[in-house]
Amino acid sequence: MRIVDMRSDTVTKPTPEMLEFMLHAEVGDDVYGEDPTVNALQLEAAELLGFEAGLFTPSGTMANQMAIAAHTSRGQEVICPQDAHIYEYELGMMATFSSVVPRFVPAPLGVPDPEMVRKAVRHSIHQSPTGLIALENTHNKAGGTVVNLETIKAIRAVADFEGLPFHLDGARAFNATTALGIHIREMAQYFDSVSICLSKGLGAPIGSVLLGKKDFLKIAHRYRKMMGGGMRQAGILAAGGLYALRHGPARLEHDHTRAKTLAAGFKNAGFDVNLETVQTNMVFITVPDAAKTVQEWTDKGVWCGQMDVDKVRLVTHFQQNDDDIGYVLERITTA
Ligand code: TLP
Repeated sequence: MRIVDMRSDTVTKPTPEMLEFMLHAEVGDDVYGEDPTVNALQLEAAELLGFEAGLFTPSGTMANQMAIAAHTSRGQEVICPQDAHIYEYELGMMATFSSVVPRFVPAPLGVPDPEMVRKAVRHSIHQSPTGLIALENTHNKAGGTVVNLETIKAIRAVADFEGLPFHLDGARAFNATTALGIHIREMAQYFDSVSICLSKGLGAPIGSVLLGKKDFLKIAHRYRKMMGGGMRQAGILAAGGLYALRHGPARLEHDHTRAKTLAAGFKNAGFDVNLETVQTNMVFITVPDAAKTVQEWTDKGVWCGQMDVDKVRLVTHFQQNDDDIGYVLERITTA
């Protein structure tokens, strides 16, 4: 049976060109900081986003949690948008590793109100002090939605006023800036740290980069080692990341267009899709029982994921084509 894998944009496999590039990577021991390809990736990502430096990690989760650990102290709160990945999908790691707790602010369509962020800051002796403000762009659980620059600037102003660091979970930062039609640096400049994923829409088999100031990354580097993220001849992987960083962002526009086509097809067939949330490469469909629907669709060759008891997620990526979108619609929407 023909299968279209729409569970995530993480499922892509390295292309022959990427594999060729990886094969010829120069390597060294990265625990000693001696892997030239890892160093090149870190430098190139830092330059692209306008930061002093970068740190290669095996996963987005590790990059985010290193950032939280490096920005905060035990007993503090992290202000984050409702349903933020750093808490919802990172297995309570901010509590177990950094001994900090989340304070959610409402985020309709993934966009928190800066005024509510300001009100969420805690100073009182009776409460856990705020240690960090975090944002997610695009916001995964809201549907891959985009936080606009005005909101980001306004939250930056709160962070400045309160003397707090501001972190971006930018696992899909390039999807956000593609949708906004801006260079990634235009968004990254408002944050003290940004994590980007190379293994989602950009297409690398593994890896993220945490970006920030050198002093901050020196601390984060120790946490990476504590988490078991000290890698050796990681240049083979970093080469996949470099290739993804150079070639991936320009392709994202196509993923976004296909997501819109897919969403419109479902909507026209009477499915419950909020088209307002379809801003990048995700389509969320509301159904009575998502677990059952995921099973039924998977059995039909349309692999999808469950994002809530009543939400099915379909994600577009570069290893699908227009024909796949047509096939998915035909399999699911025709009786
Ligand atoms: N998201 C995955 C799953 O965990 C849900 C996916 O398929 O979307 N930040 C955001 C916004 C993410 O969506 C993800 C992964 C991460 C961080 C973590 O990245 P990894 O999986 O590399 O640890």
